[in-house]
Amino acid sequence: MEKTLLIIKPDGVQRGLVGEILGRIEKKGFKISAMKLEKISKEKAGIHYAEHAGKGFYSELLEFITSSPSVLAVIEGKNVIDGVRKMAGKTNPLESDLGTIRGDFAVAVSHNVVHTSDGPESSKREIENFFSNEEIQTHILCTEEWTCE
Ligand code: YYY
Ligand code: MG
Repeated sequence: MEKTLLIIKPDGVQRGLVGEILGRIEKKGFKISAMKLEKISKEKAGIHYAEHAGKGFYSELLEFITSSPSVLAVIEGKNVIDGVRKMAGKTNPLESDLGTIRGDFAVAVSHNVVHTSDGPESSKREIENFFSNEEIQTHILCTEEWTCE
C-alpha cells in the first residue's frame, strides 16, 4: 500500500495541533504506520530539503524545522500521497482552501504547520531519511476492507 511522510512541524507541535491533525488523518481512513516526536537534526533537515538549497528562504527554513521537536509519521493508504497533500492544502496558507490543515490553521508560508511528500520518489526518500524499516509497522486495521478496496 502507498505510503507518505507527514511532518507536523515545530509550529504545529508548539501550537497544540498534533491531536487535531492526526485526528483528521485517522478519520479520513488513512493508517499511521510509524510515528515519533523528534527534534530534527541540521543534517537530516539538509537532506530532507535538499531541493531548496540556495533559495532565499532556505536558511530560515532549516533554522525553523530544527528549532524544536516535530512529529514525524508514516501514513499509509490508497492514494495517500495525493490525499494527504490535499488535506494539507497549498504551500501558502493564504491560498489554501478552508477545510485544509494549512487553510484552517496557518497564515505564513514559512510556518505552514505540516510537510507532506509530493510524489512516490520523494515519499520513499523522505521516509528512509527519518525511519528504519524496523520502525514501520505492518499491522492491518479491521477497517481496511472499507478504506483500501
Ligand atoms: O511541499 P511544500 O511544503 O508545500 O512546499 P515546498 O515548495 O516544497 O517548500 C518547502 C517549505 O519551504 C514550505 O512548506 C515552506 C517553505 N517555504 C518558504 O518558507 N517560503 C517560500 N516562498 C516557499 C517555501
Ligand atoms: Mg515540498
